[in-house]
Amino acid sequence: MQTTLVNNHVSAYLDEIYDSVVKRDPNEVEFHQAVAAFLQSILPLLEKEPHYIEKGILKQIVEPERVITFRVTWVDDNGETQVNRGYRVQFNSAIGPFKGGLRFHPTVNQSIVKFLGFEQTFKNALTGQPIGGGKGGSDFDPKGKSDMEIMRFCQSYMTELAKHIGPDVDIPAGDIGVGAREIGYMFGQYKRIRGAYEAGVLTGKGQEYGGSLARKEATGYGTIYFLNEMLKDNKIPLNRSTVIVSGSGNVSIYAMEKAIEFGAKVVACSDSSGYIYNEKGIDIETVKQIKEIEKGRIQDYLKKYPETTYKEDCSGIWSVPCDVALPCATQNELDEESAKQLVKNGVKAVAEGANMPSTPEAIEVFLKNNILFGPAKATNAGGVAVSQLEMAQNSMRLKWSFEEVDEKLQEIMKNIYKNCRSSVDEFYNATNLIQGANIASFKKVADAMIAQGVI
Ligand code: NDP
Ligand code: 2IT
Repeated sequence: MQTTLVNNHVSAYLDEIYDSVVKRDPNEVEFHQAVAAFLQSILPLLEKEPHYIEKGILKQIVEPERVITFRVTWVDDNGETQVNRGYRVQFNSAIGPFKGGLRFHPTVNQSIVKFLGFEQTFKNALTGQPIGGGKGGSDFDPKGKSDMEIMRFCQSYMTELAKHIGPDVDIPAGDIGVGAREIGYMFGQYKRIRGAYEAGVLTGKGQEYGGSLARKEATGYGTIYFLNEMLKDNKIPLNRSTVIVSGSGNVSIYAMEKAIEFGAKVVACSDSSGYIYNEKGIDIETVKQIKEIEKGRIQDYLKKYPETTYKEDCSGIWSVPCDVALPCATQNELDEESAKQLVKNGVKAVAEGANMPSTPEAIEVFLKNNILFGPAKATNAGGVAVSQLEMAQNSMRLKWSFEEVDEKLQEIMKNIYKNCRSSVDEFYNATNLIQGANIASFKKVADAMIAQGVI
């Protein structure tokens, strides 16, 4: 592991922890990346408070409590049997039941689910709510599947997953490839298996059966609420900013919508095939129609706005000049070259809507150039925060208005920013919110683990 800090006994100990993680699962590169970045950034805390090392917390915190892998068998529309692999990683339950999304994408493997579960543990702690961390999914590819194929897959996936989850045990939600439709099919199957209406077992449900208003919007809106706090603190006006947003899924769409509402101009977005650019601004209603309703490609935007530029290279989006860049698609989508390009074009702030979208080298470029940087586990925590509000409403058997939920979300995002900021001031006296987010959340999880003994 590379550390830029003096090589004292604390960093040597962190190297040992990191090496043991690599040795145990040598192929899990994304998981290694997440652990390395995390350990490096909490060094100032460990130097000041060595009892976390003495109590053996670091050894425990990098190992998931439970990893579940299973076969998902289903029949496609041609009557052929298909086999996928399902996962659920129950990473840490120190501060609450496991909580985190499910991802359906062909790139899903144990490394991806573990890195996401690790990040989720600390993200959830930052929200201030009593939720532990977990993540799951499958290498199933929803692209090109019929609605009935999606339903059969979801039912089969849930038939196994149901053995391991529950409203007080583990509460999955959506992520890439999993939205309200998939959550609906999985909820139906869970209900049938349990023979009980346990509404709080999944979040991101439809409005008709226990979903929370504003959950769909929460991650994207929350990203912009966090960004707004970060910009305000640095006297940069969001309402005069030009913004680019990668992806055009759930997080991207609502980040764009809220940025536009704040008066910013969103000029580019993308999907995994390419990106669109229009200097006059992107029409968010058209993007919603294409991606949410028609489940089409971002290139279809040109049918309505033919003067828009489309390029078949999704990472090309980072060459579009902007004040604010929001990577909202997937992990490692923004590399060193893209970061340099953004800096060259005058970017002032980057806020991560996706999980771990910037490579370590890209982050280094941003920090070296004093670009404001909102790290994923702080910036995109609004989604899981409103998921927890959905659980709270389900427990109380009532429903809050959109405004009530949105107000709570705003409050949570402001507090996350404040807590990250004050941890930076306390431990490093710098402007690096990555350290702030990791230190604040580590303290919370680690203190709960110590209080509960070696278990
Ligand atoms: P969606 O499935 O709704 O959208 C994903 C978007 O990213 C699509 O535009 C997709 O393009 C694009 N994308 C996915 N994989 C790749 C890839 N390998 N290369 C390029 N583009 C890609 O997912 P979400 O919006 O829910 O999730 C986006 C990110 O935000 C993920 O990192 C997720 O973990 C994170 N996140 C999500 C939360 C939520 O509440 N949903 C909460 C917090 C974080 P295409 O349509 O072509 O596949
Ligand atoms: O990465 C994430 O925070 C999510 N996909 C949302 C998790 C949740 O439980 O709402």
